[in-house]
Amino acid sequence: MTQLFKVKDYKSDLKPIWCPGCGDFGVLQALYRALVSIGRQPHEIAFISGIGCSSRIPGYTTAYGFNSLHGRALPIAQGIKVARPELLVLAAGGDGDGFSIGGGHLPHAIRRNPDITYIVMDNQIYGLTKGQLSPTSPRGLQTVTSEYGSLEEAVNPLLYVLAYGCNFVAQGTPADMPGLVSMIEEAIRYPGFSFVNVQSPCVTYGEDDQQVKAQKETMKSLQSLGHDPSDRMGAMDLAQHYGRELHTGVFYRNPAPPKTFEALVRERQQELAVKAAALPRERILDLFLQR
Ligand SMILES: Cc1ncc(C[n+]2csc(CCOP(=O)(O)OP(=O)(O)O)c2C)c(N)n1
Ligand code: SF4
Repeated sequence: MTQLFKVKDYKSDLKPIWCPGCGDFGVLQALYRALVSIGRQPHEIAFISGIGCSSRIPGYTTAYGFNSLHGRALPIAQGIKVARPELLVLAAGGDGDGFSIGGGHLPHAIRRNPDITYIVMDNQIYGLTKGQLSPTSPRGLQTVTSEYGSLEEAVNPLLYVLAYGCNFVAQGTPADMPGLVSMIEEAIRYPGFSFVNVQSPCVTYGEDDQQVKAQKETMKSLQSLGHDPSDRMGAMDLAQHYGRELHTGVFYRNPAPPKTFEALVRERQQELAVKAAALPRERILDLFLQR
């Protein structure tokens, strides 16, 4: 198939300032390649992030971008999708952004089901602020805020989103670039809210700087385990291995995608417009006030 665009068309002229070896470089490369396959023009894409090292990502693309507030990528992305449903809307950030301060927004984005792809670069640490515990840090991790080791159980991002009814859930790693590219592409093509958790190592404040190498040796694709992505309970079983085993691929893809939030909003607007057209001018306000 002829591709209308090349990677260079999605690359901005900002040079990434991530530490050499940061996993986020791999996520950016995978995203460029997925966008090439999707073939939307850069000006038809809105890319929203929160705050963190990972949240710099929209700036490295030629899409319309907004490096917003810590934890607030999803509310902004949802507003954009409702106002401009024809845009391809992407949201991204770190595990701190998504599961600490932004953790309260995620269930609501999932239950509304806007057609947005949310990519979390899960490095199990606060990178930008120099290595504090994050919600996905493993129990026992020593950091500047847990000198004697973390006393907390980690949030499981996969179970979290599956439990709230997310219709598309995948996990990837830059250690498997072809797999990461295809799951980001699949997530973008999925007609509804899609979540991609990327095990994207922090080489500066993470457990060590050899995580990508270790991931290459230990990762197991869900396909090789014979997992059927339409099996939600099977996905939840496998998601429980988060933090112990690295499973890559699509955990869950609802084969019967429900209507998106923006489609329901449009339907409601059209119903009200029809009713309003049948009313005398002075009664139109009553319609909206339900009198
Ligand atoms: C309201 C608010 N609280 C706290 C911060 C400080 N802060 C900036 S980034 C960050 C966490 C970064 O970690 P993560 O979201 O995991 O992203 P990473 O840098 O690891 O990619 C925090 C706590 C902030 N910018 N705004
Ligand atoms: S501090 Fe960690 S997450 Fe941030 S750019 Fe460096 S390696 Fe990446």
